[in-house]
Order: sequence, then structure tokens, then C-alpha cells
Amino acid sequence: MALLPILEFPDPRLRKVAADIAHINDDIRQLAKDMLETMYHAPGIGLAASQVNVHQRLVVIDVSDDGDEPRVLINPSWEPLTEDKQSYQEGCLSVPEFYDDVARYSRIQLSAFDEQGEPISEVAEGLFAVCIQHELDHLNGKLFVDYLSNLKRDRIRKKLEKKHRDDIKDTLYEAKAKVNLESQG
Ligand code: GNR
Ligand code: NI
Repeated sequence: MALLPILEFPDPRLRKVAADIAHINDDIRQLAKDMLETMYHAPGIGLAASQVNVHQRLVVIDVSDDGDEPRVLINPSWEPLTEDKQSYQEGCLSVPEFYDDVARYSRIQLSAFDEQGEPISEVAEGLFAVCIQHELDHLNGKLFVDYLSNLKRDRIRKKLEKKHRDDIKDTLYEAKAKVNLESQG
């Protein structure tokens, strides 16, 4: 098991379009396990492979209250079953600490394969439907901030760019402190 580092906006790697998975094998099953561990640890209710810099069409989701209903979706797709859209305040592990309303289809038909290669076909509603649409966007290089105004998205981008600069400074400072300590014996 392993925790995987999560890419953060505006990292250009989040814009890559993920490729179909041709063979569901042990490597894919291990990736799904590591992604579930990373998602639960974050914590989050979904995670797309794109977010951990693997550009293949795999997502994991758990929208249950107790976090005991993991779902693995391989080569997933969806289509709306209604014109009706509902707004939900979304967040994203790749856009930490920013939340805003996004309108999504309220009822969708999901198609995918599970980690055993069994086909999945089901109707999704509520938070599950929101999450599927959010995760599928990731596989296509799209983020929830793309639905916001340019002004809001730029504001978020600038704040995260500053956080990333500060994170790098902290890491460098800690590394220097460690070297100093070691040189003093
Ligand atoms: O943990 C998450 N919560 C969430 C809340 C509302 C709408 C979508 C999500 S998905 C997000 C985890 C994530 O970033 N998945 O890509
Ligand atoms: Ni996300």
C-alpha cells in the first residue's frame, strides 16, 4: 500500500487527457488500491488517476457516510438521463481549500468496468452523480474551477501559486536545517 502525491492546480499535468485502459491487470488493481488509500487518507470522496499523475482512465469513489463502500471505475463514461441540473458546492483535492457551486446533471447513466473486468451499468443520482461527473472531467483534463468566472479562477490560481512557493521555501529551509545539524555532529 502507498500514499500517492496529488498534483495541484495550476499544474499543467492536470490538463492531460487520460488514455483508455486496454488490459485490467494486477498493476491496475494495485493502482486502484493505492488511489483508494490516498483518497481515504486525504480525506476525499473521489480521486481520478490524473490527479496522481497517471494518465489512464481509472477513478475511485466512495460517497458513503461511513467510507466503507469503495468503488473502482475503469474506462468510465456517462450520459445525462434528464436536462435537469443541480448546483452543489464542490471541492477538489487538486484545488485544496477552495469550494464553489457547480451545476451538474442530477441523473446520469454510468457505464464502466470494475477491477475484475466486469461491466458496470447503473443509474446515478445525488452526490454519486456529482462525483462521477467531477472525476470524469479530471480524466479529460478539466477541473471544477473551469466552470467559475475567469476572475475567480485567477484568484484561486494566484493563491495556490503562492502556497506552492511557500511550500518549496519550507522544504528548502528544513533541508538546510537538517544539513546544519548533521555538520555539527
Ligand atoms: O473530496 C471531494 N469532494 C467533493 C465534493 C463535492 C464535489 C466533488 C468532490 S470530489 C473531491 C475529491 C476530488 O478532488 N476528486 O477529484
Ligand atoms: Ni477533483
